Amino acid sequence: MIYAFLFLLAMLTPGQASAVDLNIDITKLPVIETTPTYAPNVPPPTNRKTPARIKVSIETKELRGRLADGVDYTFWTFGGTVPGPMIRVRHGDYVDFTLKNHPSSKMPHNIDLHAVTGQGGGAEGSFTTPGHSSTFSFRALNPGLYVYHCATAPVGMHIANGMYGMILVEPEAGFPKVDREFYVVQSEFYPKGKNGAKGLQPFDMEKAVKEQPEYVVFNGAVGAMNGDKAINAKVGETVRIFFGNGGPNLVSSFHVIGEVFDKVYGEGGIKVSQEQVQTTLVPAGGSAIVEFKVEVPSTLILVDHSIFRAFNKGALGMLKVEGPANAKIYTGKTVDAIYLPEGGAIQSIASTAAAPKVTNTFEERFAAGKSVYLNACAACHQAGGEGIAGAFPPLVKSDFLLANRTRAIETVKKGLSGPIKVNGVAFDGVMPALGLSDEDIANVLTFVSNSWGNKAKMFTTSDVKKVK
Ligand code: HEC
Ligand SMILES: [Cu+2]
Repeated sequence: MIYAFLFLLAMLTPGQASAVDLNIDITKLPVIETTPTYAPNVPPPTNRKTPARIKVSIETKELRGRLADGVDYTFWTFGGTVPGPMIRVRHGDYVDFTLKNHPSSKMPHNIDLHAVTGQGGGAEGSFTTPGHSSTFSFRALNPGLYVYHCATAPVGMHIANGMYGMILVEPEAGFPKVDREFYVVQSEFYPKGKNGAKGLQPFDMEKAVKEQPEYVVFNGAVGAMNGDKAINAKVGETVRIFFGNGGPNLVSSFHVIGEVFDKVYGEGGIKVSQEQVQTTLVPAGGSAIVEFKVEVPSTLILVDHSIFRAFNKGALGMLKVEGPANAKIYTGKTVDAIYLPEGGAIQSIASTAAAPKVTNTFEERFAAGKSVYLNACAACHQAGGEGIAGAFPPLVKSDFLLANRTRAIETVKKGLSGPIKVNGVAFDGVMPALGLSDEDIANVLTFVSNSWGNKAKMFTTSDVKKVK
């Protein structure tokens, strides 16, 4: 059935003229060993005018690694990383591909490169049991940016565990020169434990079938492109991102906060399909190439604009741009004033914090409270509890917090507004009631009153219940 359908599809699609000369003697081609690169690094342009015979070798390996802080996962990998290494060849190259499956693997693996014309995209020719290696060859008939992934049954599970990466087949003329190129791959993870649940998490088939990931990430883990792992550029430089979506399920709405894509090579093809783009759609098992010039210093935020994925599930990366400011393009904040509309009463916002149901010991409350804090409080009080001067009071060494337990519970339970003093500094803002459960409140107060040098007795659920 499926094959008949695919065949029909092939018949209906206008044939693509291939410029590749199949008559050249491949034994006479220069042989080049490629060095694939690990994300976010991109192999250098081939800078070739003629085809070559390329040797690529990748090892599959199953290994335990970090998925998020405190959360480990047994990744199945190409090359020991998620995503697997990026391969760069040129249109018309003849590629000898070797897949080695490490002896410690528990599973057979193979590779389906979307750039390959042939049975299973190479899956059939590369099926490899642990402790073996396989080689097959293919001609890079079509230029573009292609996903590769493992296609061993159960295929979804091999992909969900981390087995994907990208191969770039450069058009014959190459791509226009840019100052920086980066390799970014989005994907989802389906561990048994809820988002934030600590320890080694096994794969959850049911969540994967329901397409309900706990994590959506760039380059294999929450925070893989944040802080000191951010990618970098300088004001005035041009940037190209080779963006892939390993899936296994979700479509990405790829967006960079604080920039506009000058050019998008839609769906990872070789033509600029659109200019001046805010968000580009990248299907599971698909790609896009985006280019932009960075004009002012800032931290650009890469996201999947299905935005809860970015801020709650991990699909967030950073591109730090350094250089001189330019007020002709962007001034930064020029006015900072208090705005309190009349009747600005305490509002209520629903909580998204998820905490384990039963928590008893101090350690358990502290750990659960940390995730409540990051979900429900950190946006205002900041990740380190330092607050923001003039707006959100600090929780670090806060005399307001530590002096009166009942008042602390009331603050989180009912919200707080009106003038207060924290360590002698006046604040007059509005903290909304967050709609947290008594248990979450006990946990988060245990966390904040014992973090950043604070010290206090544990808060229990019955302490919180008593405050009406
Ligand atoms: C929307 C922003 C916002 C969120 C979210 C928020 N707060 Fe507050 N918080 C404030 C503001 C503003 C004040 C000061 C209110 C005032 O001036 O009366 C405050 C005051 C406090 C205080 C008392 C002052 C101090 O610094 O000790 C505590 C304790 C506190 N918040 C804890 C929390 C905790 C715990 C959470 C998460 C469960 C949280 N807040 C979530 C804005 C927020
Ligand atoms: Cu596999």
